[in-house]
Parts: sequence; C-alpha cells; structure tokens
Amino acid sequence: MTRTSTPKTKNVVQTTSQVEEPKRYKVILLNDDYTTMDFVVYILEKIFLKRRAEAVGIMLKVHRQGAGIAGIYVQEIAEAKCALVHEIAGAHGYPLHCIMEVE
Ligand code: TYC
Repeated sequence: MTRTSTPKTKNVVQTTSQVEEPKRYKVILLNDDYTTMDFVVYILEKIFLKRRAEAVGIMLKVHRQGAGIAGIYVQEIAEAKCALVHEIAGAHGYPLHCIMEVE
C-alpha cells in the first residue's frame, strides 16, 4: 500500500541528551593491622583485575596512607566487588574492609 498523504508529524531534532551517564563509584580499600599484604595483593588481582605490580603498589599505598582506590565502577559492580571482598576476607578470617564513594 502506498501512502499519498503528507505525514502529520514534523521531524524533531534532538538537541540534548536524554540519557544521563551512570554515576561512578570509587571502591576504596582500608588499611588494618591484621590482613596480610599477600592477601590484599591477591584480592586486588582476583577481584579488581590488577596486574601484580599495580596490585602491590595499591596495597602499599593503603598500608602507608590508610586508604586507596582499588577501582572505579558503576554502582552495581562496585557493590558486588565490595561484597565479594568482605565475603572472601571474612572466609579467611581477615577484617579487610572496603567502602564506596561516589566519584
Ligand atoms: N597493614 C597490613 C599489614 O601490615 C597490610 C594491609 C594493606 C592491610 C592494605 C589492609 O587494605 C589493606 N599486614
């Protein structure tokens, strides 16, 4: 079937974005006196997918300064990674703690 009448709607030019970028969250590892350095490096490698050298660097920063950024993610991923850290650390008897902070 062919359409002979003129379309009734005008073309609309979109001038602004209608979707916001999702907020990003820093996952911040906190220092403590009981978790071993090796375990923190392991967590940074396995959960935050850091290479060994970077993982060691982040761990040492947390050890010396009290806190350090393990990674930056959208909310759901940051929450999942934080929960995994607490779950795995707890299972090994370590008090390793991380928090989230909006970027
Ligand atoms: N301070 C710990 C120690 O001396 C090491 C450590 C580093 C613990 C980073 C937690 O997030 C942390 N064994």
